Amino acid sequence: MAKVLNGKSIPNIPWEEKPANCKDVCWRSSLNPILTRDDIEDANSLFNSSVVAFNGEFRGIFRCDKTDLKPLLHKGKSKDGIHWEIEDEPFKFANDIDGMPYEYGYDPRICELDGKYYIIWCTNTNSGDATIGLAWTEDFENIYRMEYPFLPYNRNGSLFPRKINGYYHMLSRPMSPAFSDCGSIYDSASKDLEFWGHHRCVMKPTTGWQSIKVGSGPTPIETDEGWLLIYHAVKKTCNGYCYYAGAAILDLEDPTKVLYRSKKYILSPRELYECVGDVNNVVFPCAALCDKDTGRISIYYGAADTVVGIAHTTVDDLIEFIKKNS
Ligand code: BMA
Repeated sequence: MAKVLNGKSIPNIPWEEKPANCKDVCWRSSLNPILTRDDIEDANSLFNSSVVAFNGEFRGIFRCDKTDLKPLLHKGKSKDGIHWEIEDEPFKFANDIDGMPYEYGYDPRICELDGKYYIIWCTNTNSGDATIGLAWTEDFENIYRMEYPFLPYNRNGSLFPRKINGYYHMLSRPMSPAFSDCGSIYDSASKDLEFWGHHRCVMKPTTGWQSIKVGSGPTPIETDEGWLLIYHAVKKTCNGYCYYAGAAILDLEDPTKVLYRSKKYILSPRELYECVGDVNNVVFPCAALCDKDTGRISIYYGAADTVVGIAHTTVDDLIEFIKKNS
């Protein structure tokens, strides 16, 4: 088995064996969708959300659009990773920073780093334009805001769970508001999580299911084969965009270097709850629990911008698939 480095033991990871007739690298939870609008009061949709293992339980940050359709983030707790108690009201930050009004928040990721949990999401700047928000918590009670890492327009930030050669690293997807049919994954580095630089392109769109945009997903998983990166990718059709999940392996000591990148997607919109919703044909991964002892992975993804699903795989299955199809 490929070794998971610096990971956590998660014996209660909500994972299921692969169904006997399944030939895919990822298989869906039999309980999908695990979260719907019924899990929050007055919700229109509950989707692209992120979870982590926390003191033998699970904690999460959830994107909910209430019936005014304003996207905001909610906290949630769970003992099994499937059944969640999600707060009906969006959370407020424990601190205010001058010039950083908080009007909207969506597509959170969570990264455990240096004993804290960092939350990375898409938020407004004081102009209203979108960029990446960063905050930290130790207990999922008090959440402290930090400075915006990047200028607008930027989204889809994923932080690496340790320093690499003395620098923190974050993947993000800068974008052009005038031409939204493009988007590449960039890596940026920082000494202090406040000032970011050394920006480098890691991955551009290619063809087929990843021909228009690519954006990083869950916190990358560290293995002895490299950083396992799960990302989302977009194709444009006569019916609009379709969102897929792909996977790649980045160099452990230089995450701007792509070692392998699968030409085939690992998850596509197929089930009714992925194909039909507020935005049809979307799978959008935001978190991946990985049990370091067994290599079991549970990917949490938003489906059709309406509900949350889980897909399972293992570190070995994913690495083998990426290498074979690179
Ligand atoms: C992206 C983001 C995601 C959403 C996706 C599909 O641009 O807005 O929140 O899931 O589009 O609509």
